Amino acid sequence: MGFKVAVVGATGAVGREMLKTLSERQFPVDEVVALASGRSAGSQVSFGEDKVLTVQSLDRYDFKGTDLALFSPGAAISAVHAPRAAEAGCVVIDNTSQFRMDHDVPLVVPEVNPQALKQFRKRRIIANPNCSTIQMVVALKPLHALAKATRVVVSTYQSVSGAGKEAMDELFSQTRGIFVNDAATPEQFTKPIAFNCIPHIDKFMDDGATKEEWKMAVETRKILDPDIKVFATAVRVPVFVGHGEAVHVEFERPITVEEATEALREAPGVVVLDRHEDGGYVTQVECAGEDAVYVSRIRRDPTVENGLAFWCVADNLRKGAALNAVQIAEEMVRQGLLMREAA
Ligand code: 11C
Repeated sequence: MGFKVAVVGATGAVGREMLKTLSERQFPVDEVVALASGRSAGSQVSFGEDKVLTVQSLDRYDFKGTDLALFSPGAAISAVHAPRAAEAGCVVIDNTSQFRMDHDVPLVVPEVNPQALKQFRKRRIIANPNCSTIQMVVALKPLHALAKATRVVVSTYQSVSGAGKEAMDELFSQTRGIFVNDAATPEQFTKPIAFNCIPHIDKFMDDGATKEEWKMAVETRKILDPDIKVFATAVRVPVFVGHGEAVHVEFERPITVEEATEALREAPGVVVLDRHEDGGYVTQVECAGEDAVYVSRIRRDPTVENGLAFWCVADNLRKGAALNAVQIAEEMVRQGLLMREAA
């Protein structure tokens, strides 16, 4: 017997990817319900090869009898509807930033801290981390186990799909506009994104960091180790799908490139492709549609004690969002935490 699963925000880029991932991984479902704002109600989304779901209104949906809900509708909507679903007996995996730092809500990447899932009972909500955090902690985990990372400096190269479908459309229309001499004014971004890079993701905080940079620091500490110092610079780049990150790590003890490479090769969710030659690394375009976090350019950083640097890329809509959420659900089934008890 399978589960009754709801996908909230089903018409968005991540919601569609959640439906696709549930189907591809053959998550045991008896029924899948697509939910979105009243505006999208009545529209259709596909599930699997041959099923079409008619989107229902989230506002009117009664979660009683729904076992699991994957939420990706925006933080303000999750703030209202995720607790409502949880109170009706549903287990919620929320992809927004709304509950990530809530003490009673586990923030989980299955390859990194599956043990944290047990704490879900208090609120029946599990938070899915930010996409740029997920791929970094998947790569950091085996290195941290080897030599204890103490400080991380990371620069991100984040695709426009992280900002949603309209942002992807803006990159497309601005790029086209440059070729046909029809310049469009930026709407989704503060500056032109076509043929440009913008060092600004999410809102500015009091200390001059952006919220995206803050999230990478606090989420990494919550998931991996509360003592790790993280300093991030988050940059939007004109790529449709896939985030890249240049990660510089300082460790408590020396770690060789060979040791690090070996540990990364063994790590779940990681693929190492690191030939020191032209093209011997993975780029964003190549990781789109893939599940793994790809690690390349592993090097000693001689400018600090026990320093190591690497480059990693992952599909931000898959491992950075939908896939991680479905993997959380799979892990909950494995740990006996998700049962058909809501019906
Ligand atoms: C971006 N990382 O690329 C963001 C998208 O907190 O879930 C995801 C925001 C979040 O713009």
